[in-house]
Amino acid sequence: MTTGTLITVAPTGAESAKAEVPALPVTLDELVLTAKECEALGAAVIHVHIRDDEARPTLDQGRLRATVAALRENTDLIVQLSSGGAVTDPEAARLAVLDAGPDMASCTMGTVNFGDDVFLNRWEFIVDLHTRMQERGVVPEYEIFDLGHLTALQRLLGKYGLPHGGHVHVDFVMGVPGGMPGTAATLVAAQQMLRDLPEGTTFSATGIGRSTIPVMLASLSTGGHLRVGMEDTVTYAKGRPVESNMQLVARAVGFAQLAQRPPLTTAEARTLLGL
Ligand code: KMH
Ligand code: ZN
Repeated sequence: MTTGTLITVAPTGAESAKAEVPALPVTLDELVLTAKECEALGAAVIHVHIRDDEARPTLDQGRLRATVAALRENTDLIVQLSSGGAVTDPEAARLAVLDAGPDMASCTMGTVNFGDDVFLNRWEFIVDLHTRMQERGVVPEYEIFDLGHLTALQRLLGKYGLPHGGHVHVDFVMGVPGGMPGTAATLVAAQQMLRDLPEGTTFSATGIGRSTIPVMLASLSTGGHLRVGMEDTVTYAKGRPVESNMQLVARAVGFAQLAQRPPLTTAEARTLLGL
């Protein structure tokens, strides 16, 4: 029985340009400040993409290590590095993200059309990522952009075993143009499919763009957890740009409290996720 709500903040992503979204945290200082403030509001996990000096997405190993160290020094958040990167990132660089020693890393469970691009996740690549995470003690968050990705996850776990820590946590990323829609009906369908996964599997959900609120409400009412942040949403309401990640986390915390499922502390989140 789920009680509290795990809140993940995804503050930056790889898609928005700083020039178009000035509130996007892109420097290490901006990221750490955002992380501290979001933790104080109720976030327990941070899903991290980093940028270079020109604010372009990068998987630079030195920067990734410095980011993990700075987040550990300044917060108690669970540090989840993105292994998805940007659609242009090569597989080797995406695998090397694990070398930076995060607590968690994302692991996307299949290829998906991604707007005008393709987010490529070959089966062999997924297997590599999953097994390397097992070897290194990194806990995966399985990113599900489409319902078939859950079938791929069932196959992955059946063939290669449970992740490090033994707990399975998935994140439904809904409303990407090319993936599953961000609707309550789809979330319920996705949640029903979790029956085919190990008992106790938990899920978070995030809706891209205008699907943010319907997905958040549907997730809370079906026992799910929340991911919010400027990676997924840069408009707070019609005609109102998001002012900060804190604004999105505060809204999620408010909804979670209304649902009588208050935010999990970082310690409770660690227990939930098997860290
Ligand atoms: N930026 C997307 C292409 C992840 O972080 O693992 C991939 C993504 C998923 O954001
Ligand atoms: Zn991401």
